[in-house]
Amino acid sequence: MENPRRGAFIVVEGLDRSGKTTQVATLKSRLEAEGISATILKFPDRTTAIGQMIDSYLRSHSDLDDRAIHLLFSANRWELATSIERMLAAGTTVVCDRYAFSGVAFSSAKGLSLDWCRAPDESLPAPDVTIFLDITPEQAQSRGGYGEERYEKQEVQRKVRAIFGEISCEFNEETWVTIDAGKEREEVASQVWKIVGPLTSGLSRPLKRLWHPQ
Ligand code: Z5A
Ligand code: MG
Repeated sequence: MENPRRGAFIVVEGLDRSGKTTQVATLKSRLEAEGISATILKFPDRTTAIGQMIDSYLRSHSDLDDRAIHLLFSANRWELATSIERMLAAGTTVVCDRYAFSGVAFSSAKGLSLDWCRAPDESLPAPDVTIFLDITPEQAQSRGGYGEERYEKQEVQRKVRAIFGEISCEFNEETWVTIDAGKEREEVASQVWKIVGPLTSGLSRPLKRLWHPQ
């Protein structure tokens, strides 16, 4: 018989170097230690055929029209949408390192309209909570500097941060939580757990869809 309580869908977002991957790894260990059934995902998922095209673009090994790469990022999420739904229905907590909000923020920072950017992700599973790790581009850069990939520049990151701010206004304080990611790793982790811990016993409300009203 299917678990009557579904798993929670948790998304971690933030600028480059905000500590998403660090925090998601810490969260994974905590969930394992607590014996909670959980799956960690990351977008872009560079392992699929679409993900390899994205990887090549991010490393500047190939060039693509801004709209074409946006649609590939979205398709990369749709590739996993059914399995996300299945895992949640089976009671597994799903934690995702970046999701559609990065898609909208990075593409619209290049000048595409917010509405156009949202459209391909419409009806994807909506997170129960998005944890936004907030950091200034200056603080982020001081963490060892940016790498070689596209978008790893202060000017881009500044625009992206502002767009994340606009996106956050559409959510309430339960579905979008901003954490000061400039703090010590342990302090950020304890704030993340305060949000995630209560959700790990599962949820009885139905899963929502992007960008349907929250
Ligand atoms: N992108 C897009 O355009 N459209 C989309 O739809 C999606 C993504 C999904 C690749 O993303 C690019 O794709 C990304 C957005 C775009 N471009 N940018 N920018 P990615 O996820 O593969 O890469 P990333 O996550 O942005 O970069 P990152 O370096 O992996 O950042 P992070 O995961 O947030 O940070 P981290 O690796 O956990 O930590 C960075 C360093 O800081 C590391 O040395 C840590 O040890 C250190 N760190 C972490 N936390 C702390 C604290 N609290 N204090 C001090 N130091 C810390
Ligand atoms: Mg990362």
